[in-house]
Amino acid sequence: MTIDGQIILVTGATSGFGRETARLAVADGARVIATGRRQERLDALQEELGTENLLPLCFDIRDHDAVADAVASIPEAWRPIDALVNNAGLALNTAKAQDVPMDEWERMIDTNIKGLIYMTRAILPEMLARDRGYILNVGSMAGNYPYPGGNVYGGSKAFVKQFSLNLRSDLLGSNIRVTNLEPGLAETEFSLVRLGDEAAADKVYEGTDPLTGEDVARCILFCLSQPPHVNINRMEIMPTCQAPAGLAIHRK
Ligand code: NDP
Ligand code: 8X3
Repeated sequence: MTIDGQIILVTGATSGFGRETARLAVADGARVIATGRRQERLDALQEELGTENLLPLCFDIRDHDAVADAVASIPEAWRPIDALVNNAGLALNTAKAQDVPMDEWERMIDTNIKGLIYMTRAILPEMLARDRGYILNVGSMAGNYPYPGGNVYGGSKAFVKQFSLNLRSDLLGSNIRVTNLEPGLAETEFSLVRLGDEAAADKVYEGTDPLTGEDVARCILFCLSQPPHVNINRMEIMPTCQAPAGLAIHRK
């Protein structure tokens, strides 16, 4: 099975996993609807990949009306969306739960949870009408394992995992597939967004050999390329230098 000729909507395609997914998908013969808030990045990607291969849609996924308007604006020729890659998301801060500003928790919930469910509900009806489609959600290993400072970010990704599994239950009997992809440490703009400065972001990856955007994009395309009777429920990926390395005990 290939993705040649498919239409794939990728949220968060202005950077990181989303942008690499758009690039590899177009290289494999798909057409990509690329979303994000940075119009200039979307324009640059369209310039790179061609207007016939890439349709940019600039909006904020936290805004329910903006999501509905953006999806409604998709031209007929781009409408039968084969796959939705719910990738847009962010982490803010690594401070302890008691120290993180409430508005940062709210931004993660609004983006990682509410934005993802807005997109899903906007696209799912047409998939159901065609009885064909694929929803791939980008969760995180942070939804599987706790770590200090993970608080609401990890909680939001645990939501994405359980929502994905529940969605799959609701869609049983249809030909719509659902995957939760769970990457670990990956070098993108993620840490810059989380920590707010380049030096701190670079330190996250110091002395490691992290996943790249392209590594994760290849996993996304691997999932999307499976034959229609194969559903990958969850895929957890870490760089070799990372492992879930046990429980912590604080001793007096
Ligand atoms: P990047 O920061 O490089 O990319 C994030 C993307 O999300 C950008 O394209 C950004 O676009 C988009 N985005 C963020 N907020 C919004 C919003 N409100 N509306 C629309 N688009 C938005 O990070 P990654 O590529 O690493 O992250 C992609 C996903 O992978 C996220 O869900 C992240 O949580 C997850 N992840 C990342 C890991 C990592 O270590 N890097 C590991 C595991 C999971 P724009 O700013 O233009 O709106
Ligand atoms: C992103 C990976 O380790 O920063 O989901 O939580 S981590």
